[in-house]
This record gives sequence, C-alpha cells and structure tokens, in this order.
Amino acid sequence: MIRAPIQVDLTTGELSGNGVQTTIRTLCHLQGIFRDEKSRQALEAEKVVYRVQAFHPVREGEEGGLFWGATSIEPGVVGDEYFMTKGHYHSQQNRGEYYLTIAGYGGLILMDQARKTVYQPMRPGSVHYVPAHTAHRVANTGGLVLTFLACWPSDAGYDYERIAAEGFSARLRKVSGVPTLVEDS
Ligand code: PAN
Ligand code: ZN
Repeated sequence: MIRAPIQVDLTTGELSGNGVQTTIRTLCHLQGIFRDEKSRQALEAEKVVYRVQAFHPVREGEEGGLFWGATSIEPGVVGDEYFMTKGHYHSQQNRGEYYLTIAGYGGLILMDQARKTVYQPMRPGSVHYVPAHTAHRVANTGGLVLTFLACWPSDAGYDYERIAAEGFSARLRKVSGVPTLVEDS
C-alpha cells in the first residue's frame, strides 16, 4: 500500500505525520540496564531517558518492508555511565540497520557474535551501518539531547532478552570526564 509521506524536522529530528508512534523510556523502565543499579534507584523513577518515534508503514514482522524511526536521548548519567538505550539484537539476526545522527553527540556501541564490543562516535551528519548479527545500543555522551534517525527492515524485530541475560561485554563510561569504553567485569 502506498503511504503518505511523513516529515522529519531536520533541526531536532522530530517526526510528524500519520502513523508516527511514540514510546517513552524512563529510568523505571531501565532496571538492570545500567551497571550501577543503586544510582539508578536513587534517581527520579519517572525521569525520561529516551524517546523513540517510529513509522511502520507495514505490519511489524512483515517481510520486505522498511521502518523509519527517530530516537532522542536526554543528557545524563547513572553513576558514571551515560544515559543510553536498552540495546538489542534483531530477532531475525540476519537483519542490519542504518543510523544517521541529527543533533548532539554520543556513541554507538556495537557487539559482534564473538562478544567483541566497539564504539563509534556519533556527531551531526554521521551515518552508521549496524551489521546483521550485531547487538547495538546508543549512549548520549554530550550535554545536549542526542537525536538520530534509523531505518531497518520490518521483519527485524527486537531481542531484548538476550541483552538482559548476557549484557554487552563493555560499557561507555565517563572516566575523568572522557567517554571511555570499559570492559565489563
Ligand atoms: C532503534 C532502537 C531505538 C531504541 O529504532 O529501537 O533507538 O533502542 P532500544 O530499542 O534498544 O530501546 C533500532 O535499533 N531499531 O531496530
Ligand atoms: Zn535495531
């Protein structure tokens, strides 16, 4: 089915138009995500960490379509770890994705099947290819809202359970004020 276009505000990354859905993730949704659980609990439970807007022109799980999204992560830390997304593998592991940074500064954290974790600095205009079979998460390392756009296959799905069970092998932490990828002990 041919769908009406939606709009991206190229300054803020905000999506608008028919079919755009918004999900909010507050600190209370992010139990077990950050290394320092005590610090997370000491913060305001309703504090917004990130917001995801998504445009699904076809049903989730349908083969052959593409989804479009915008994620905005607030600046902040939990302990010494930057505010970040939950992170996931795609349920259909052989599905990749693109990210395009619109505003702010951050890090895309990628972990391959061998649990090797790297991070790529994100800045306005940076385009990041998330390969298939690769866990992905984004952290806001700056003092402003970090917003990026994403495009991914409609049958990719989200495997959050594996991240909940196994985590990433490294975390992006603020060490002497500098974003540093630190192996998780
Ligand atoms: C993105 C992410 C979005 C939020 O649209 O879903 O940035 O991150 P979490 O889903 O890990 O909470 C994407 O990667 N879609 O596949
Ligand atoms: Zn994804």
